[in-house]
Amino acid sequence: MKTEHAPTIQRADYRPLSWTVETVDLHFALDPEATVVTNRMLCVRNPDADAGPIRLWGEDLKRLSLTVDGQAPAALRESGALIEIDAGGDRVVVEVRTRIDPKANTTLSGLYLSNGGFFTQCEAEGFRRITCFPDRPDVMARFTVTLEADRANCPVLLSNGNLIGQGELPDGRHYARWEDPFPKPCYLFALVAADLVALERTVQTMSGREVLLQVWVEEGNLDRCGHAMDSLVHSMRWDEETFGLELDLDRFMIVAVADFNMGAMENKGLNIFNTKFVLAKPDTATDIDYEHVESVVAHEYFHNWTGNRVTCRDWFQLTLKEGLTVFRDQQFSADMLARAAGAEGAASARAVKRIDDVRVLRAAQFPEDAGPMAHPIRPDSYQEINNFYTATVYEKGAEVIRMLHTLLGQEGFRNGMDLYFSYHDGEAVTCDDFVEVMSEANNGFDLDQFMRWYSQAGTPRVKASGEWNAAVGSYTLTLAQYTPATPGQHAKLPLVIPVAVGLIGPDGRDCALRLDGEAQDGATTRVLKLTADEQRFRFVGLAAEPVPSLLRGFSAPVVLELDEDDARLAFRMAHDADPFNRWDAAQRYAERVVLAMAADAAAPVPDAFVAAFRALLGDGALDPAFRAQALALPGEAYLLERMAPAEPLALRAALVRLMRTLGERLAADWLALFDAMQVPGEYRYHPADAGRRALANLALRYLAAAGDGEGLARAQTRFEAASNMTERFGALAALVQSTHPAREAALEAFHARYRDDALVLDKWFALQAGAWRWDDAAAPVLDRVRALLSDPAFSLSNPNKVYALLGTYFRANPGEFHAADGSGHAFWAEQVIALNGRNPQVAARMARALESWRRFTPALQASIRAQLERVLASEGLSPDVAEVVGKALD
Ligand code: 0A1
Ligand code: ZN
Repeated sequence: MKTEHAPTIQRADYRPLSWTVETVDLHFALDPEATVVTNRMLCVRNPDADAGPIRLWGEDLKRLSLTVDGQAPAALRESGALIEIDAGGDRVVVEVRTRIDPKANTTLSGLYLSNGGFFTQCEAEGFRRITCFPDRPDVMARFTVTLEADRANCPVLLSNGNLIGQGELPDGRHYARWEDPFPKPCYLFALVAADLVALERTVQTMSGREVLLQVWVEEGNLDRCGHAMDSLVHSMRWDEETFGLELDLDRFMIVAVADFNMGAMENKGLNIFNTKFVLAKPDTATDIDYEHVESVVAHEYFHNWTGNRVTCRDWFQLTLKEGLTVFRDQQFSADMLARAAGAEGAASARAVKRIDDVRVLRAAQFPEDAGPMAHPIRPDSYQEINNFYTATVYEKGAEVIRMLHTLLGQEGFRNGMDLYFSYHDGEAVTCDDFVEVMSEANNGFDLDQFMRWYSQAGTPRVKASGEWNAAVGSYTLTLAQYTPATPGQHAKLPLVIPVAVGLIGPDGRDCALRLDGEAQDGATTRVLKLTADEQRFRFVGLAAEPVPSLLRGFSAPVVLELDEDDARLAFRMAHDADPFNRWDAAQRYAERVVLAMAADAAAPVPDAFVAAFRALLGDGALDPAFRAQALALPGEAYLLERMAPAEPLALRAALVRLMRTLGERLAADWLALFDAMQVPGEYRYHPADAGRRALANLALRYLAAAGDGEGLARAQTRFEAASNMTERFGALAALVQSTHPAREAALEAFHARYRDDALVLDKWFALQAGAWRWDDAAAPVLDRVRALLSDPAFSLSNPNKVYALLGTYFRANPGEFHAADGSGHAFWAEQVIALNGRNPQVAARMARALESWRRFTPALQASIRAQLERVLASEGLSPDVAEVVGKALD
């Protein structure tokens, strides 16, 4: 079914514009309901394009005037958001005056109000909601911006670049003038006019320049900015040391805003952040929040080079900046963890980060790649670009960059990056341009076949089998690849897949690897390059049959299909020298057990599994953070993905039973572990402490699931006595995930303590929306979610609240959401329709929760289909939601 809501834009249709913009002078007379924007653009003819009119886009604007060189334009045509103006000569000044209503802007795209302040969000196409402009990333102009506002309400006036003037105006107003020396696309424009205060720090860049760093927040939050500031300084140092990239401005600002659709935005010199990724102090933020602040600050900072200095030619190239920047922030976080862990713990610390990243990929990207929205990391078409800020573009995009890094090596990759900036600084380029410089910097390394990663959707399968020849001591590994068909893309070609391999001997130690015909070099892990449909690799010189350890470190974003029996998984769980694969063996074993239990409600938990689990639990030589990863069951979304058909209720029942059994049978071990993992002294955010807290919290979860009296008592004490949010919230989560009568009182106490703290209340909403039912007689979670919709702290206008309550219920609680009576699905439709009229981007994100409906049982499919159709038929459907629901029903 095609929807008439939005035309489809094709990547192949890209043409340069006939006119671009050299300089922009913007003037904002800020007023909550009637802001007047005056925009003077110096438009220049593009010598590289066909002759044609000046093209501008404008949306939801009241146009007051438009002149070309001071005159009314000779010809002006309008169609939808597009305005075309005929102009002569090569350089003309176009001046547009528009009036906008920030207060009425509930989309949080363009100029909007949050808590009385003015904020902007322009990526991808929000600038056209501010003024008429050639709103495309390949138009890079120099911006000068004057802001005028009421001084009392908005004492702080910020925009990109350097402050070049400020002063008083009549009627209690004031102004500030900013100039950004670097040409940029308009999606990187930003302004902030609000009542804020800043934490400031001055630092020297590697070339010795002094730069001013500021983190701007509301006054009461000044004590929560230190970690963001430290993270910024660490990011700057890392980019200098790792890539030789220095901050290019005299001032770099981060601003926190409570109403924001996404995580944060890399506007040049003026990053705007969701408060969730800036504010952190021990009493309100968990260790995981601290980690997120660090990685999001790094991500946005790294965009200054990968995204801003070199940007995207068009939005199909989004992964050029996002995949690369996610890879950079992942490497940064891994380096930070490794540094904190010291030489001995570095490998394990890096593996913990890798595991985190792969969990996200498997939970969010694999399902996307198997569903109706599947797209290559560089899509070929879209209806609404905002729907393409996806796990595929970001996370799989980062995996593709990681594979390049693996294939070219650290130094080759760095050389490629250097060449990338030397060729393309100040330009808007394509993914092909990037891969081409990587090849050129590495003696013409052939990356032609590698480019298929950019054009093919779907998660590739790598099927592996081994053959042992005892007579000659050789082990032949056969690797075969295939990629399942995805919508609109049936035939798939073989990809270049780096498969990192180790062979484990019967003693549990890695064997030295020697491929037939090659010399021995002592390596115990090596990267095989799978490029054909099927290839064989023959290892020789082996004394006994080895156990293969494949795809070490998750060397490619694929599903590995390898027949391993329980004993072999337990062996690798205990011995694999690659910590990532050791974790993965535990996950595979757990997956097998839980899926068998879901298929057969009477299937017991195998003793051997409990024993393997106990061995990991008690292995004091293993880093606690690693143990916490290895003892956590695979995510529910990932497990559903592995079931055909998906039966969320059966899976939930199996998970409840497995958690209980592991809690009961290992109760003494968990209690001892909990006690051993206590962190004395005052809270500090440090990965070593965080690992201990994570493991202690996990122990409480298993004990609470089992209803263990001692465990629950420990949870209650910890909840009451905790000195920090990680412990307090960990204990609360354990209580909530139990049948303990104290759970409601604990939720209430938590609420009372944090009633005025929006970010902490988000945790409180999410915890209840994500709760499992441990007691068969308990009410459905939907009843609670519905009740919380009317909580005074809840608001459908605040994305964080929507993600916490509705997002958690729709996406992280499948065992409740997919209730057999269809009540969850009907509630979903109701909420998507309500959100659609307010904030289409947020509505579309919620709408995606049901896109994979065809994977479910026939009864669930029928229930979901009816609700998808109800949404599609609803009045005033945004292109955002229409694309998601339309594709789901296609
Ligand atoms: N470029 C930002 C993500 C972002 C995208 C769109 C937004 O509004 C619709 C906001 C932020 C990043 O990668 O961090
Ligand atoms: Zn980004």
